[in-house]
Amino acid sequence: QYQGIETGVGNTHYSGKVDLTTTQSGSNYTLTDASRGGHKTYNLDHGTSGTGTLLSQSSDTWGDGTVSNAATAAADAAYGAQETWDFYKKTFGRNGIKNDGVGAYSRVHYGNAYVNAFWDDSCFCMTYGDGSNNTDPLTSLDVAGHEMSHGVTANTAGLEYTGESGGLNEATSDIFGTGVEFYANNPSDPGDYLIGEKININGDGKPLRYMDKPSKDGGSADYWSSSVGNLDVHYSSGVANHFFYLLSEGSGAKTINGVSYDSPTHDGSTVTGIGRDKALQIWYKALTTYFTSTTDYGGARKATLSAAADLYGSSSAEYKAVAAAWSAVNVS
Ligand code: ASN
Ligand code: ZN
Ligand code: CA
Repeated sequence: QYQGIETGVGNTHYSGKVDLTTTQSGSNYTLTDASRGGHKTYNLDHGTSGTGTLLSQSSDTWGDGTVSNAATAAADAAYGAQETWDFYKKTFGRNGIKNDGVGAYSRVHYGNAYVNAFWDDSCFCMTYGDGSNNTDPLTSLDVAGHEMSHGVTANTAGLEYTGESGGLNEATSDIFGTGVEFYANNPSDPGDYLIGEKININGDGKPLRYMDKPSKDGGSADYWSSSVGNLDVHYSSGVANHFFYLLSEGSGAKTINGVSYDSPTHDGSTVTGIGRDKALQIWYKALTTYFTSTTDYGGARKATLSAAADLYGSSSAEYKAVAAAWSAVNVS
């Protein structure tokens, strides 16, 4: 029977109508992406173990945009995995999470009203709950990019998920999750420096995290202090998220894709941004070349300066901006 790679349609919950790469076998289609390492999307149907069932149907149109259709969240997850794969490939020349061309897999509809998503190294997979009341699946682009990036960190620097290295691990996922969102350039979910702005995770429609001023979430650190490593890793990440925003966009007020930011500095200094594309290259080079499992904030400053020197030279504006952005978040 006929077997081949197809372009199907995803009617997602967060990203509108998108192309999805699927697999046709005879008269049946599955959410299997053979063009990106064989990534597959499974429906756990509220279970919490195993792989449930591979998304499979006689039509190549997935979901209808509503959460009551089980294929909708699957379409979001498949789209997120697809865009994340392409972001790493096109931005860094990285061929999948392990840079070996092998895809991970995604599981949707985990548990009941489960308000989280997670990456798991042992299954090499990412998993999404359906959110509060099962109405806000955790399958937005930035969250998918965040979770998949935990796989990249685990297979590169291996940053330990505790203390300052844990904050750097979390920030790496927020930084690249944001990179994915800008890369996808989807009109229903344009790029921003907010994390989880689509998933209503607090029930008030507000984002989960803010990179321009991390303390806006009520828990994250804007600046380094000697106790920052005692915070939960999703809060100590604030220092590096703030560094990344300042390096990309600079300090002060700015509106991007209709979202207004106002990024402060520890010492009142003015930071001039070098643009997100260069900031991403510097972070990726640092992560994959200089970070180790125990890199702390002081080490991250050194590592990103080394990366900037490699990429742009040690007397470049980019190198100086890296130093200025770390100083602005009190990392010297
Ligand atoms: N969604 C969370 C994260 O990726 C799950 C966790 O706390 N590890 O960080
Ligand atoms: Zn995370
Ligand atoms: Ca976002």
